[in-house]
Amino acid sequence: MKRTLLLGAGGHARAVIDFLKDSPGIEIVGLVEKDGSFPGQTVAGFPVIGTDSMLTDLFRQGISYALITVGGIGDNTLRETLYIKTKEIGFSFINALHPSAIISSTVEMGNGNTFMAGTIIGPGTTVGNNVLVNTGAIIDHDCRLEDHIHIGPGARIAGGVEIKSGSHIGIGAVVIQNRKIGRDALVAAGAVVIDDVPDRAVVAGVPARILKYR
Ligand code: JB3
Repeated sequence: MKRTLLLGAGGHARAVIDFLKDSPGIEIVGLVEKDGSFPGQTVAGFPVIGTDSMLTDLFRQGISYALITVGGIGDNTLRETLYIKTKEIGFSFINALHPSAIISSTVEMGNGNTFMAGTIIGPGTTVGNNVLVNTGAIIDHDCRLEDHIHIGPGARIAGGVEIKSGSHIGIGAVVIQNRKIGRDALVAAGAVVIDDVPDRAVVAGVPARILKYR
């Protein structure tokens, strides 16, 4: 049984617990909040047992698995920072796969990934670590997703798309085939990407245009 801590105790954590609590081989021990917050409350029936500064102690107590459950809409910096910090302490990461996620048997993935209800991942696609594919998003064949990416609910990524670390694809956005999305880029909700997106660019609209860099 993988005794697992969830980092972040908000709305996304509640959505993950909804299926993770029934996942074979995984025991949710509790949630951890940011420093300065007060443990004690529960989320979907599971206790908030501490804050980030207690992670080393919790690891020493024998909780050796973790999952980042901060959604962090639009900015994956916190998700990335928490993943790196937790990994350095020594935690391993589970992959949280909703039972309705359709993931090709040829998909290769790392750890710490979350595939919410109704997601579809096509053949030949590779997924790094700490990637969140939110409800109903589709990533078609032969895509390459690096680390700490968030694909928003209902986004559709065509075949052969490459997405670099830390990028966010907004709810309902579309990326046509074989395009490259740069590091820490932001594709706004509903955008239709027909050109490559540079590193740290914020793009929006149909077709998507660069608004600024961040
Ligand atoms: O749109 C959808 C389907 N989901 C959204 C998701 C992707 O993002 C959802 O609607 C939410 O708006 C948002 O969910 P998230 O990230 O859970 O947001 P929120 O409900 O604000 O909860 C974030 C939690 O993370 C809060 O409890 C924060 O206190 C906590 N948090 C913030 N910083 C942290 C830290 N937790 C830890 N452990 N460490 C931190 O540094």
